[in-house]
Amino acid sequence: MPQATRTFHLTLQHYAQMKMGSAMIAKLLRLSIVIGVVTGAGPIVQAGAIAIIDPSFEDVNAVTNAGQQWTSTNATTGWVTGNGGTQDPTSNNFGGTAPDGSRVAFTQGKNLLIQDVGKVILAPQQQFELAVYVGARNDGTPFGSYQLKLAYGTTDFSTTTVFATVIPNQTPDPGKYILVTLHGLAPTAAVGKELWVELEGSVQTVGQKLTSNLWDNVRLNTFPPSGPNVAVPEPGTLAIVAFGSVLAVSLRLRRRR
Ligand SMILES: [Ca+2]
Repeated sequence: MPQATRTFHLTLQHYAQMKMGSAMIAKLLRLSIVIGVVTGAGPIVQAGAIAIIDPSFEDVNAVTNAGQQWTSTNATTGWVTGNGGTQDPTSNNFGGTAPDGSRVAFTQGKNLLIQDVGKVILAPQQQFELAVYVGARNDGTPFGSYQLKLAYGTTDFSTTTVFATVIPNQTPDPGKYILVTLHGLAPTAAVGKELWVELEGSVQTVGQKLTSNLWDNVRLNTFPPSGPNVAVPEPGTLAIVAFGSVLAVSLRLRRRR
């Protein structure tokens, strides 16, 4: 092959490589900008379960007497209540069989069962799903209306702000349990704060009788924010960037030869 033709050939090849490299670099820049915007918005929220301490109220250390319950001066690990405790629901015909494990929590009258689950709010509009079994006693004690709440604030519960509430209208039959859920979106002000789970018996008495609600198997899940202004890069996008970076480096090395 004549030298001139060979040189021309190489130039064309180089030109093609450069064109391909420029296009790839431009594409990489666009992808980098997209990912930069996303990562600049804060930590990426991964869907999954949030750990709750003793979610099924099986902590046997909370048992303080032969009646297999604890009172307002004792809280099972992780939980705080005003007037309530944990119990074996089969004892004294309190409430049938526990939905999970062998023990449940109870609240009496208008009272809360609460837990600080930590600083798990990472982004505005982060989604939370709280699920719990609520049950009724089987000994004539009235079941009271109830609420599930999510709140944010400090480790001092008295300073917290509720951002999601549900007042379920389902009432379990005596000795039975039903699964109820609450969905909430974290407000911007909640980011970085403690997240509190609240299970609430909302009425003190029905007729002349003190109410009692039973609780079991608390679960808390989170999901990334959704909406037109929030994007989360998919693994496929990251793979394209990684592949593109390798290709760009390869092209640059080849052009230097
Ligand atoms: Ca349980």
